[in-house]
Amino acid sequence: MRPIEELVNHFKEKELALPIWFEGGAIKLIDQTKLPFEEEVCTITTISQLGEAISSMMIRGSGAIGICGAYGIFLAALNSKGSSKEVREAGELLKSTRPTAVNLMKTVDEMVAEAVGSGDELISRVEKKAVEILNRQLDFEYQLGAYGAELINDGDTVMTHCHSGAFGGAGYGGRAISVIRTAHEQGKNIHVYTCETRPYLQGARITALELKKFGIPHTLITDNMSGFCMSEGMIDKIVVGSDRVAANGDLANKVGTYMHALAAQAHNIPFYTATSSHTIDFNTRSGRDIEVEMRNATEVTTFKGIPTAPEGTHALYPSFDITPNGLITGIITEKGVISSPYETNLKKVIDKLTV
Ligand code: RUB
Repeated sequence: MRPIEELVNHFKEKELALPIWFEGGAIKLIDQTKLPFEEEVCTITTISQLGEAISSMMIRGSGAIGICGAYGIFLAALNSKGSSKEVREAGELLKSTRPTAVNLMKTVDEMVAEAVGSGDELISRVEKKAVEILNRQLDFEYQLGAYGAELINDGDTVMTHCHSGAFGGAGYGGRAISVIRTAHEQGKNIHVYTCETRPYLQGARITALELKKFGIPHTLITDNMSGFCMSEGMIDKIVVGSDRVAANGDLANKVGTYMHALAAQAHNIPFYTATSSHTIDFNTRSGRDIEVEMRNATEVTTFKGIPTAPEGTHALYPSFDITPNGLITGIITEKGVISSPYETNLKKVIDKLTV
């Protein structure tokens, strides 16, 4: 069996919720559009199928789509019998699927840089790199989970937005849920408020599913209830993931994050992002330089094909928003919790040459 195929058994022993793996010469992924009602496994045999799976949100979350970059480039190497030209073309296709999350771009670049030589030599170099990246992503989740859990006290209520969890990462808990899961496994009695996350409902469909799987008490709220909950003293801390953190600490995350951060500041509630050094992009100076993906507005005027607004209604769907650094209490990473001033502290803590 190839080393990349052995990973799945190794990972499954760890009670992970794997979003994607490699088996029988193909990529397997859980179709997240069907969660929580079905855990349907899809088989991906070409790069165009993988690109379509990312664009259509069958697989999503910044960590998980980064991992698609590792599996995808390995698949391209195998399918092309080790052609560096075809591997590079596959990389360009994958990078064009979703513009905001930086992990996909960075992982593809790391993988393509290994695609030198040709034939079996190229394939095995690329496979080795993919295995390294996949193990690294999982290690990040345990490490940032441990740092983040130190911030969570016994008895805390923690609010999160969208889904920053196992199915959106390497399988332990992605980013925000790694913090929450670690605190729970440490025996802390915590309660999570999960925002449903209109219009795609990642919070209701996927975060609530994972919290249920991991046995973590939780309450589902609609996004517009967060201000009420904060004003009533129901929320002690907020932990969200991020699709990209700029060099100055501004972060892009699922649309709605910014309004939660504003309300948190008004109520003096600590607001953290849990992320990894891989999501910090020193080439992006500030949030203004982050491209926010605009998705099809029919995702706002319909739900699963059922209209939710009068026919012809004009709608807008920015998929992410930018939370400025001044609203962020700390950035939880696998190297520790980083606080303001981010321009200097991010560079100090993160050795950018390693990511
Ligand atoms: C997912 C989303 C998540 C981030 C952060 O958006 O915004 O909050 O990816 O998660 P989408 P993480 O569902 O549109 O991909 O930091 O765990 O990757």
